[in-house]
Formats: sequence, structure tokens, C-alpha cells
Amino acid sequence: MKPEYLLTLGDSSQIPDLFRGPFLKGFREPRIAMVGRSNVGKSSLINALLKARLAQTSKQPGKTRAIHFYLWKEIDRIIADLPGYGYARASWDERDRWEKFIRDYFEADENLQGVILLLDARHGPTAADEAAIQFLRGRGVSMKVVFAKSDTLKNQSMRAQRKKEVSESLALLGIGTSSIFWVSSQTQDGIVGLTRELKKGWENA
Ligand SMILES: Nc1nc2c(ncn2[C@@H]2O[C@H](COP(=O)(O)OP(=O)(O)O)[C@@H](O)[C@H]2O)c(=O)[nH]1
Ligand SMILES: [Mg+2]
Repeated sequence: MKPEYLLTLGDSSQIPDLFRGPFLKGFREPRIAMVGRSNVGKSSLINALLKARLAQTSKQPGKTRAIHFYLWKEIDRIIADLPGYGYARASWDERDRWEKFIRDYFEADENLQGVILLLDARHGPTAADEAAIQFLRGRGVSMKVVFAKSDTLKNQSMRAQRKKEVSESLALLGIGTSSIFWVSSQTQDGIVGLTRELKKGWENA
């Protein structure tokens, strides 16, 4: 039942080698992709969900350039840690490369169950997050919107206020409250509920 690191996709040129029909290098488990801004907490959330320290986390944004895949045996899925977007110091050239790489990956992966779009409980959704939502929408990818770092909202009224604000702005982007989740990788708050949801399926997405 232990989760494990599977492989890394470094760039688009490796796609034909790794993806065959619904398989990722021989593995048939459906994929879940973790998408979000650089430093929002993607790798930390993967570790919290898998109950392991497999994904590398960092205080510095803009570190991950590749897609790392992990086998999440507990729920029979493969979870993909994607490079973050919206890193302020990235050059235009780098941003274009991000888009192309991610687009190539989504096109290649025939067994992608859906995406966890990770937003920051304090600031999301930013313009870059909205662009990502539109991008995923346009590709017909199922989405669950997860707010990370919920521990940073210190009290009940702050939480209630933020929830109201974000559900209004997400509704404008076509995302209903049943696809919105709040988690903290630090306190583990919401991790069990999200796991259950990911295991269940994506009917509501
Ligand atoms: N307070 C708090 N900090 C977090 C949480 N999750 C991640 N972080 C911090 O946010 C930073 C970026 O995390 P990381 O998982 O590497 O983000 P990534 O770039 O999206 O993969 C690190 O310093 C983490 O310790 C959380 O739930 N609560
Ligand atoms: Mg990361």
C-alpha cells in the first residue's frame, strides 16, 4: 500500500516513449494532475495525500520544471506534480515553454481523470489562476478547486468571509461550490475528505 515515485517527464520529446494509449509506461492507473501557481503548495499537498515525503517542496518558487508522477496505491491513481505557473521572474520564453509542455502533456494523457487546481486560501483566484481555469475548461478537463494553506485563515469569521468571496468569484467562472475544497498540508485539515472525494470520482466536476 506504500506510495511510490514512478517517473519524471522532463520535456515534450519524452512523451511518445512514455504514453501508450491509456498507459503511462505500462501503468494503467488513472492520472490526477496537480496544477497551480508556483509555491502554492502542490508538492506539500501530494505528500499530505500520499502520507509520504516523496515530492520535493521548497520555499523558493519556480523550482519545478518537469512533471513528476507518483503511484498513489491507496486509491489506485497516479498523481502528477506539474510545474507551477505564474512565477513572477520567469521570462516570456519560459512561460511559453510551460504552456506548450503542459498542453502536450494533457493531449498525450488519455487516462487523465482530472485536475486538482490548487489556489491559495489567502489570495486566490489571481489572474494567472483564472487563465489556468479557462485553459483547462477549454480542454474539457474535469477540475476540483482546492484551497491550500487553510491554516493561514486564523479564525472562523475570516474563513466564512473568504469562502463567501471565493465561491462568488468561482461561480462566475462556472465552478460550483460542490467542486471546491479547503485543505492544509500543515495541519492535515481536509486531507481525508479530499482523498475520499478523489477516490469517488469526478461526476460533479
Ligand atoms: N502554512 C502553510 N504553508 C504551506 C502549506 N503547504 C505548503 N506550505 C508552504 O508553502 C511553500 C511551498 O510549498 P510547495 O509544496 O513546495 O509548493 P509548490 O511549489 O506548489 O509545490 C513551502 O514553504 C511550504 O512549507 C500549508 O498547508 N500551510
Ligand atoms: Mg512543487
